[in-house]
Amino acid sequence: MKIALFGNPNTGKTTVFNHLTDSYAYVGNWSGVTVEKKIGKINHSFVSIIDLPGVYSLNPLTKDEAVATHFLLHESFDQTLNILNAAQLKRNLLLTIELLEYGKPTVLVLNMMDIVKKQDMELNPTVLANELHATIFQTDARTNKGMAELKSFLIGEPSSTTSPSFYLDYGEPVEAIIRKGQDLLTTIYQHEVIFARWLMIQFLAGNNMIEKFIATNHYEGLLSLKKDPQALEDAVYAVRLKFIEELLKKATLKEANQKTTALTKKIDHL
Ligand code: GDP
Ligand code: MG
Ligand code: K
Repeated sequence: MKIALFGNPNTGKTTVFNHLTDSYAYVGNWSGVTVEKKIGKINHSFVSIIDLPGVYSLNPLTKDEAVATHFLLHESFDQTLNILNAAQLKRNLLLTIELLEYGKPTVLVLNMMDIVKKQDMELNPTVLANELHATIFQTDARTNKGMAELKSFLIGEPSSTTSPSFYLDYGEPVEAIIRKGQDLLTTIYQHEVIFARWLMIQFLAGNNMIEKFIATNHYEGLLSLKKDPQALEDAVYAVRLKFIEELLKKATLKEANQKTTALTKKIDHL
């Protein structure tokens, strides 16, 4: 059982990783970059966690960031563990959507709940779990809060009810283009349906690494589908943003108090 750890930079990935894996991390380097490759086991179990460099999106701006996307393109794993800064969900959820579309069963860890509390903000985890088709945990990794629950879930029996079915509808004409590309990728190139859809969305969203992947593999039929790259990129982004804004409206029980937000920002240097 392989779990891949994703998240924006500074969300507490390393802190969570260290709590989950005790001191059993194997340390090496990812090929081509000087970023540490860390794989740890949870309590000597058969469950291993792979720590990946922090990214804001799967469209890499640097070689270090490319490690996460390269991993999704070329390596196999069973489960996604996505750490989020719960006080900045609007920004963090952009990556989450990209990961959910990849189709692995996903655990979302809303970390930094201490900051959420300090800001007098209140979230509804059930709404988030239902809308995102993911398992949600709320943690404060700095003080270990929520870690035991997360740990026992990850080493527990895989539940049959967690089959991923997150699906964001990009509307026409984007969906028609996705369908055409998906057909090519599944029938000619034998990719799995969900991976093909993810690849097409990433391609239309302007992910430079996916563009290279498509060129390298000579998936020429796809190139002609992207007639107006900028418009498609904008359309994908707009749908994601709208989804996040509507989701947060439903999932926020209490808005952050502006005064305490400014204060906690000063204190925590976030
Ligand atoms: P990474 O970049 O995602 O690996 O994040 P780190 O684990 O290095 O954490 C970044 C910073 O946030 C460190 O100073 C941590 O001590 C701190 N941190 C991690 N989790 C929490 C949390 O739940 N609450 C607060 N307030 N700080 C946290
Ligand atoms: Mg880290
Ligand atoms: K901090």
